[in-house]
Amino acid sequence: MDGNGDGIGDLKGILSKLDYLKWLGVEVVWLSPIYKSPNDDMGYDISDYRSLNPELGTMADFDQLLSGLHQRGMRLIMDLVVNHTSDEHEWFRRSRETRDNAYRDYYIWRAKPNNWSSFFGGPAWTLDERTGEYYLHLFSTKQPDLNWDNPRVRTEIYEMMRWWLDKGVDGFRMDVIGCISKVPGLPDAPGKGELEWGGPFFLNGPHVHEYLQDMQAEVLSHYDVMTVGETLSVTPEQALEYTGFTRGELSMVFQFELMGIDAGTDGKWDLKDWKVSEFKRISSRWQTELYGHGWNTLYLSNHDQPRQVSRFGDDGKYRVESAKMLATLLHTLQGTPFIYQGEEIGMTNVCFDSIEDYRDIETLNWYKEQIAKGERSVAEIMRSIHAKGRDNARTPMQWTGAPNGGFSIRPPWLPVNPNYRTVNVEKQRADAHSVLNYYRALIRLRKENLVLVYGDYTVLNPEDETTYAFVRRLDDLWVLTVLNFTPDQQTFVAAPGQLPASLRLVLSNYPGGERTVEKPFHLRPYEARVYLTVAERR
Ligand code: ISL
Ligand code: CA
Repeated sequence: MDGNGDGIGDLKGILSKLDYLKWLGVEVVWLSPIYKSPNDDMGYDISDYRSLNPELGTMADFDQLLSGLHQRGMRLIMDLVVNHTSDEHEWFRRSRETRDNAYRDYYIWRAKPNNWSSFFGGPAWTLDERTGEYYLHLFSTKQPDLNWDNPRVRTEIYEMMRWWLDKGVDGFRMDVIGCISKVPGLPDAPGKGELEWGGPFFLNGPHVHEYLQDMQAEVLSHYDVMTVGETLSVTPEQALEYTGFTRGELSMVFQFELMGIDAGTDGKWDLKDWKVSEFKRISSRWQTELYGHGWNTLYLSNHDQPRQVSRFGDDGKYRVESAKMLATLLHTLQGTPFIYQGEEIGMTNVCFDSIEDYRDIETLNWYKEQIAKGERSVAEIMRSIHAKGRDNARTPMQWTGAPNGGFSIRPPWLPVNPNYRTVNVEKQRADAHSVLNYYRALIRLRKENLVLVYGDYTVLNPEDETTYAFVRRLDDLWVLTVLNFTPDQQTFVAAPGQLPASLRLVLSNYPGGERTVEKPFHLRPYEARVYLTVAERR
């Protein structure tokens, strides 16, 4: 929400929406980076960890936001981006001056680059003319990687973290934290040269757990905080190394296995159909393997991913039904659900015709690279961008049917999705059957039923390609979720003994429907139902 009419969302704008968040039932707010930044990667390139991007507000605005959240019983977690800084950060400006200055080893410099490629295209190394050496950047050229093997870097980061925690923030979402430890010697990735992906050499590297345990001992354990690490391509076994209850590292991590379900062999832009059975296989694996040992995150959207209703549901005819169906999944699995702004009203992907309307560096770099290669038509390139571009999620929040979706009095930094007149908060608050009111009901349901928080998990129909049914149990409490993932009528039949007789329907995205557990279940397009043990609301 833009609070000062310059077309850019800001802290004052968020402050004006705290009552909305409270009404919805939100408990913790995670802000993407708000620090000083040249915005090469929308704030994920920080040039000063202790001051804010003036576009977003002042420190006084921040303090007001934090106390506004706390007064309402909500909490705030900040984005901790410490795998890299901006090249405009003081540390890097000094580091690049000479080969032997005190800041040189804050970053990773080599006389010769290896063959790793950057996540944002091109090589992961850039030659810095002044000292004639290359620096490592897993992301853009303006995001040099910090050298975590240097104890001074760790100490500086810990101090900075304490500075924010002493201000009263309630924890951190840790950006690409699984990338902080690189394999010694930085060997070439085997294979295709410059375009090779060095993942195995910097994902879950040799010292990552040691550094996180150190961070826990030095900083986090002294505060009442929650942490969530962004860990690219972790398996459940690896996730437990970060989050296991006895590990003393992170509260939870974001896994990416599900996000890879529609990516072909060439990566995210290589569009692939996905199967309901595969979705269930991944979801079930995480539910089962972490249960009792660590804590799951639950998410289907964020600022890097396309809109979930466009990706896993139907953003046309069944937008409302499928948005509610996915929400039901998100809130009845085990773990902490993360809702990304606008998801709660079923916001959809955008299809801007021209690349001029896009802002995201990953998208723009990929577009340029593809045009230069000349292997795909512009139409094909745009098809991938429409499906997977990060700006799908970044279009302004649709508050009302007023111009610019009520986000700003001015045309915003990124165009608003043209569907804002039909999809917006104002309209949905007034409609008892809206996606928004459904999210609110789900959040409440979760808070009122411990089985939704602590219950175990069993998938009932792993092989079926149309529906997803699972039960969760806590002592004698049961919850059954039945979801139709297709635009057609489907049936689900429980096997004998899979369900108790006493379950009652407590929430559904359609009026009517079987209220008790009957066999078979007849499901309408994208129908979702939640059943609970009778009279166990505790
Ligand atoms: O999964 C992705 C889509 O390709 C990536 O964007 C992935 O999420 C990303 O590479 C890691 O994400 C985080 O670090 C990046 C930043 O651009 C993302 O916004 C952030 O979430 C670099 O800081
Ligand atoms: Ca603004």
